[in-house]
Amino acid sequence: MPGRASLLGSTRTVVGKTHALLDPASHVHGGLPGFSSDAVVVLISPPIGAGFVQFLVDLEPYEAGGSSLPGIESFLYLLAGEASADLGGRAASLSAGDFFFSPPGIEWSLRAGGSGAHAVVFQKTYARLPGVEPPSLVLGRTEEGGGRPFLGDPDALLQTFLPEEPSFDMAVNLFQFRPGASLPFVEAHVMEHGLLMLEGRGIYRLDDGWYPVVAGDAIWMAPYCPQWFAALGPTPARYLYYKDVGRHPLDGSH
Ligand code: UGY
Ligand code: MN
Repeated sequence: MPGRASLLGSTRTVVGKTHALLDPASHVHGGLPGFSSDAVVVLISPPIGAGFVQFLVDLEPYEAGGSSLPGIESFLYLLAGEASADLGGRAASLSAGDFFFSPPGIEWSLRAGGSGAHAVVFQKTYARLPGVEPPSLVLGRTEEGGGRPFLGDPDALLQTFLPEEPSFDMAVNLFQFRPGASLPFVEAHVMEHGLLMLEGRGIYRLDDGWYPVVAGDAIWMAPYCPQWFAALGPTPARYLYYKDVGRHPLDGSH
């Protein structure tokens, strides 16, 4: 079976209390309501200790699927292929690198085009701030060559996909590192992360572990998990990641 670990009984997958690394060779497809049973792989979810869900969607040509959970917001990023989306009655066409944010209470669905569609989705229960209206729908696309130098480093470019406004309680960002570039220090913060490596490779420090990572790997980082990344190899490394933002840790809803 292509992509499976070559040494029977061995795996790069690690699941712990502060972090998890999920090697695609460990993926098992499992149904989520709204999708056929082999269309999704749930990567990160509350049973692992996370406050959000991250899953992959793999739609065959012209296959459809969607989500309609009350109070749940979603961010979908199209990794490959093409799809048409119905976002609470609004139509959108998506190709690789396009994304949407669907506010809580909106039903969304996706229908793959002739080459199928591969996407990653982040979902969480929306935490409303008193007196602040929930956010509206956002549609956008990756800017090739875009992004701002992270903390002044032109070799580590960060693209933020959602507005930094009080109504939003999640962020999804795209990080691109030139080979040899790294996070400037070991971060430890209250926000948690769900991450998908999109391109290239590198080394991720998670708590006391050091993990070689490649495109396709997914990572969960619990709040306060010490974290650091350095890009290795001849090509840039890119990852997409989620974080919870903008809410007080005592408000109990994130
Ligand atoms: O936004 C972040 O916290 C980001 N710098 N963390 C990460 O890439 N692990
Ligand atoms: Mn971080």
